[in-house]
Amino acid sequence: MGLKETLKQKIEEHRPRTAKLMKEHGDVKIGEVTIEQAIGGARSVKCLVTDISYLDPEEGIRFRGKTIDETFACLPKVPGKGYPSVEAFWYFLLTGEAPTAQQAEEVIADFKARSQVPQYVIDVLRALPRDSHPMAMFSAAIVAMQRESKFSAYYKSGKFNKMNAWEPMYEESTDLLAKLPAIGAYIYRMKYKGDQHIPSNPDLDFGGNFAHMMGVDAPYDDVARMYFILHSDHESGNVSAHTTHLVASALSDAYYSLSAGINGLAGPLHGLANEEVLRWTQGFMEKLGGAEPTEELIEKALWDTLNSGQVIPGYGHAVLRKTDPRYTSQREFCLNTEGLKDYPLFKLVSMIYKVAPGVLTKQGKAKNPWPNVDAQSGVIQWYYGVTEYDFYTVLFGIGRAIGVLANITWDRALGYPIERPKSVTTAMLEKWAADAQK
Ligand code: AMX
Repeated sequence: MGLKETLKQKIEEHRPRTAKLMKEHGDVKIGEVTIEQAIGGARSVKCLVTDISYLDPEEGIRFRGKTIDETFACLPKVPGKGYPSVEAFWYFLLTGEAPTAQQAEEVIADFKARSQVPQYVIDVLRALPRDSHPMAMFSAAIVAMQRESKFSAYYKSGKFNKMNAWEPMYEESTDLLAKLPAIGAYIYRMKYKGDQHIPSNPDLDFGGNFAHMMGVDAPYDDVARMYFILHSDHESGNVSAHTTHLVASALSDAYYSLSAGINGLAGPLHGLANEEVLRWTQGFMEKLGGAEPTEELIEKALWDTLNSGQVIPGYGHAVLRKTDPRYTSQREFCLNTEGLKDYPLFKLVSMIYKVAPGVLTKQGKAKNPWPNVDAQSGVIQWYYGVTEYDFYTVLFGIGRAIGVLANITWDRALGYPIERPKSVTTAMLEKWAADAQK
């Protein structure tokens, strides 16, 4: 059975579970909200539902119930390569089932058929000032394609049926995802490679074609596959996933929703942290002026950052309370790759890993002093020659699109309503606080 038929079957199996919970158990309490949570960014408030991934504070992410290693192990690898295709992973995220090699090949063929980027998107990118941030370009390119929306066309068709709305959402999510490698690579080469472009190679999968269009040799294709899969999903409460879900809840289409999510990813406390990590390390190296980095010098630089009121990029997390397994997975890739394990930037990042948790613990503010995904990802990019670090969050965005687009397809499948939490006033909080003291 192909991806869409399998997805349809999974949706039909799942719908009665959601319907039963709503009808028979809708009033069961699953948590309470404190004043701290209301003012403090809804930390730990359980009010989102997804089965696509789950983030345990100690263990880290599981995709469809599987750890990162289990996920890589269960999916068919691209022939002759070390990692599964993004297309196989898309199948897995959508359905919860690992595809066979044949099913993965079918999705690869489907993506290829949808991958052509319209010329007007290129025109939009070229019309933007060349010093625009790559994330602004990426978001603009996505929203520019809104006129292609199959979901919006279906909504306006006069035959809109909530039960079928997942189908056009699935179709346009696949359309959109399949175009992202070409858009990302176009931005990269326009901005940093003298506007010299490399045409897409129809024989390659998502990650392979991205590496090819970027102009970076193997094993960058495997790096791209690993990178996109690792960054795909981190349950639903993070800014990019939540924004995409929120915008889609208004029955906005995938183009509007993903573009909005990408804008959230562009914040330095979220996806832009990978750019900030490289900016920090490069600034540190410059200040050293050729001297060898030592743990003492790193410790001083970290304190300087904290004392200047800034955060240490790549460290801390709103949910995680241990080293992010996405960090560990990339670290292992470095340790297992000849050349990378002795690479000075990797050694520096490893040294920061030794020092930063102690500094953050001593400062006593961050609830989690351990590194997140962003502390490590730039090293690998840099090693393979992608040193333009203001581009790094676009890479994150291509990966994140896989998870959030799978999620909004399921949002439509399960008929999730428009999101609309309730706000209260400060005076109300003060009254409730006073009442609680009586
Ligand atoms: N450096 C310095 N201070 C930090 C810190 C860090 N890496 N992480 C947390 N803190 C501070 C917070 O700013 C906060 O200070 P405040 O009381 O003065 O406001 C205090 O510690 C408590 O914060 P927290 O509850 O531990 O974290 P949070 O849930 O509010 O924020 C996060 C989480 C990720 C935004 C924060 O850890 C941070 O700013 N980290 C650095 C940026 C970063 O790496 N972001 C990427 C996260 C992963 C991702 O989304 N890609």
